[in-house]
Amino acid sequence: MKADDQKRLLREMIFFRRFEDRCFEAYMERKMGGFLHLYSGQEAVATGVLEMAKTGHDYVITGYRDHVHAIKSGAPAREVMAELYGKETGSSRGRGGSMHIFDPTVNFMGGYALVGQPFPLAAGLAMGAKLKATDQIAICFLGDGANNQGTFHETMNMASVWKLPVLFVCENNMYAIGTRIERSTAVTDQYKRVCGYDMKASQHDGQDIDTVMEAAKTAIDFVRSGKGPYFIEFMTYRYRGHSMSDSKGYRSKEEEKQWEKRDPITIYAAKLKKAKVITDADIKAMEKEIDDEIENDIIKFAEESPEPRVEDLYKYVLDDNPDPRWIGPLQNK
Ligand SMILES: Cc1ncc(C[n+]2csc(CCOP(=O)(O)OP(=O)(O)O)c2C)c(N)n1
Ligand SMILES: [Mg+2]
Repeated sequence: MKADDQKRLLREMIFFRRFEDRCFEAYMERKMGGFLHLYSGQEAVATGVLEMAKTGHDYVITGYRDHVHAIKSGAPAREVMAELYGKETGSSRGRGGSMHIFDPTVNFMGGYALVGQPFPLAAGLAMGAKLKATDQIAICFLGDGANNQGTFHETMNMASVWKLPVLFVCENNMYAIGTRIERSTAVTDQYKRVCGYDMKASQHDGQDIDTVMEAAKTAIDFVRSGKGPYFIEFMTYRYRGHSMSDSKGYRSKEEEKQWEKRDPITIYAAKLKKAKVITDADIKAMEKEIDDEIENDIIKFAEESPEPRVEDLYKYVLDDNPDPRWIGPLQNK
């Protein structure tokens, strides 16, 4: 990979961390309401996998921890932030909030609050791509906890039977809200669970973006070549609580410290410094530029955008009044 791309990837991961940190602050200032699930600690997974995909072309779908997946798929960060603020300029016109980011102009198909909901939807998107014989694939990100839903098993079976072009990406952070994986899941290595569906699968470190990219490339090439679905598992860790009202009493400080040593940004920055691609001063400058962008462009846009109007409550609910941005990709009937 070229040095410029490596620097860009580091910048993206720092941007995602700072974006989520700023969301935390805005939530505490009561600028945002509802649920807010932050992605800090897991950045290398979405960044690395989607770096290997044809974003804007491939379908991407995920659960409620969705801001970073949306932005890396091509959704403008301003619109994601405005959505979190519940503003009319948000990616879902302020009607969805944090868990329901949606931008079909780049084939980012959401953002779902129901655990396990994206599995069958991803299979449907993949089925559509297969029937239309496009070379698109569907990439479905979900947590370890989601794999205990019935939708997981039903979807894995049919995706395998129909050889659908879908990549399932399991972000195994070992917790479903406050329940550690051993307490809820008989087989804790998630990639082993799909052998019952005769699906190709593998497990990797999710904290080293180079490992993520290499593994994702193999999996994506497999899926795109028409060989069927692939299930890829990344071991990772979320730094913050599950949502905003979570004191993390269910896990030890020692465990948190251990994982902080494997921080995806620190690991990648150290590699790039060692390879003389970047210096500490460059990183400092990068962080400053990112903070300026978040504050003076993204937050400003969200703060200054209008609230949805009460008289527009039913706008976008029915098909006869669609959002003009969405007509293209969705009208492909
Ligand atoms: C159908 C359904 N059941 C239960 C919930 C409540 N719930 C929200 S998040 C969650 C845990 C999911 O954990 P995981 O899939 O590991 O994702 P993570 O939060 O770790 O990213 C649960 C049970 C829900 N949102 N939807
Ligand atoms: Mg989890």
